[in-house]
Amino acid sequence: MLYVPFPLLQRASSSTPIFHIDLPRTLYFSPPTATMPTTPTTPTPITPWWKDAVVYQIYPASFKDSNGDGLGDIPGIISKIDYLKDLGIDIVWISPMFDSPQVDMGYDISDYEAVYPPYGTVEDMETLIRACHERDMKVILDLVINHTSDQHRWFQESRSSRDNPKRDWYIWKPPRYAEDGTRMPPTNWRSYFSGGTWEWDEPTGEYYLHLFAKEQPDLNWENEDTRNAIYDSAMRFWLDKGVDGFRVDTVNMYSKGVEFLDAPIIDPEFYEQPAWLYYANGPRMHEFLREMNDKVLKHYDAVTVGELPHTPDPKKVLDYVGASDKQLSMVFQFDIVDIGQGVARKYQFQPWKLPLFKGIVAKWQQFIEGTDGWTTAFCENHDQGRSISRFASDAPEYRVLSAKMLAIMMTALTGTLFIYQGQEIGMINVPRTWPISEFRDIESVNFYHSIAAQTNNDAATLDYVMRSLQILGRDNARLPMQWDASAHAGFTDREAGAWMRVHDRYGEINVARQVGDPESTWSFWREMIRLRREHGEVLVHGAFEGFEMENEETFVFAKRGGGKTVVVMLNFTGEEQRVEMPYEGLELRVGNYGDVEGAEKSAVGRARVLRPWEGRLYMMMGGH
Ligand code: ISL
Repeated sequence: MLYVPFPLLQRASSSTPIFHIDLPRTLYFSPPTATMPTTPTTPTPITPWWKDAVVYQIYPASFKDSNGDGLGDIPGIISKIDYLKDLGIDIVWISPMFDSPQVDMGYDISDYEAVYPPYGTVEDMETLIRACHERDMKVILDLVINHTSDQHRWFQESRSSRDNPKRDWYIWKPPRYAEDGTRMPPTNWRSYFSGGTWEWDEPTGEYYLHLFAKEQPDLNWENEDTRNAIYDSAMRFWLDKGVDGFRVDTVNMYSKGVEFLDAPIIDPEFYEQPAWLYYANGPRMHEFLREMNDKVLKHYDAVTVGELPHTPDPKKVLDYVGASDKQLSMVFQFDIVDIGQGVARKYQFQPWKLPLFKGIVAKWQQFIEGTDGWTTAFCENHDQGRSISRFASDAPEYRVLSAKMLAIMMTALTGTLFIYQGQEIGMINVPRTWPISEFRDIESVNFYHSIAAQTNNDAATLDYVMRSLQILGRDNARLPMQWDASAHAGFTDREAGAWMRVHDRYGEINVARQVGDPESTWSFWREMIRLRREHGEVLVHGAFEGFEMENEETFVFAKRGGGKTVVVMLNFTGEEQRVEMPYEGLELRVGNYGDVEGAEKSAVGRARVLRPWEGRLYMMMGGH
């Protein structure tokens, strides 16, 4: 293995930029190419505005604190809009900023029409929407309508008595009784945040359903009044203020069906069992989404990206995203972010091999080919560990290479591209040494304590839980954004620091250090976004082809579209790897080692040698 220490590689790279792109930025539309007919024989459908867009997700609590209370806020976001514009972002997605008791970081909404006061006001949101629109950027919000907070006035009314007119707005069921007379919940379903999905309400003598925390009761979508209230309060209220669409939370769980059956036992150590088979993709799901479109979305040309867990079958995914059916614009299919999760228990990390990852990428690239569906390219969000730590290497000597290698992959994939805050500077997971007391997420903390109770604090089991949380835990994505090397990573002025501990390595990994540096991860992402825009017809819209899909070390794929061919070669190991160039006549355009001219010197015929964590993008004008 040829080992070149990373600092040397940095110095060795040429001082001339490796990109030679100086085209005007054309937002949303792919530029025409030489091979496209100038007078098409069939009318060319107009590409919707959101397909070529690059979306940036903001997690309000952790993005930027403007008032020194240790928590991010909307004025903080507004202060960074130019930063996002400069990066090349087209759409800003704001995770929930609605009023909420914050049991689940705002995914428990107590009032859709108000802003959580520590984040700001509705007027601040109007300013933010205006600030984005003035810069030709769009804004989408999170639409969390599977459940509300138990503090929402709808639920307060619903639980007030069995004959309250809103009783049926949530899902209430009578108890079951065991043979010995013990009161039992209606089913054995496990909630996402540990324990069961049913909470007993003593005053009215029934259970209510909550797939997530007990403070997040599920709305009853079977009731038309409930649906209409959701459309008004959660959707029209914000669309009328100018938001351009929604990321739709847990989009496949609204129709629970009518049968509430016990789930099969796959985790015998617990009474409660995973039960998504019974509540995901229920019988009226598509009917509800068509109605939502018909009554609301189509009147605003709004974009939707649905969060679609538990749906591995491409045919089923297509049922949601076929353009002619008018349900959702696109979805986040979960296979890529589920990699490494345990089957019966999410935080039981399972080692995995590269062919699994490659197969998943290929599957969700190709499933729309020949259809009118659309896909997304993403590998991070607020519920996931950081991609460098999960899929590549966050070791100091490989971290930057890994970040750039993944940036090459992501920006070359077909679909709308989503970047999560901090991904553009290569933020990484929490160190292995952080104890559970540093974690804040209800899912992680509850899971840890449920296993502690169930194993009587068994040290080895809990160590494995901590290892799993360090790789997969949602808090990894929720650390304060690392703006600079000053105290608390420049996230907050509060003397006591941020609401959550900042990463130990913020001194090395921060925005201020990277923005002016042409060799930085941030500059690399920015240039890759520009390249993606310049060659949208192949990078955003092209057909995907994978090679040597069983190879466990490298990932080689091609994209073809608009008369252009691209080949991407990625080394997912810390050692040199030999790969084959599948096509001839391509030119190296981008490499994460920065030495585009030198990199091809070692090429022999079709053989290429990739250095540790090397990524390359080759291009040829003219297809095969
Ligand atoms: O967490 C999962 C599996 O363990 C997913 O299947 C889960 O359904 C999905 O991630 C839901 O997430 C969304 O809704 C939650 C919220 O906590 C998350 O932050 C949000 O992304 C409840 O609203």
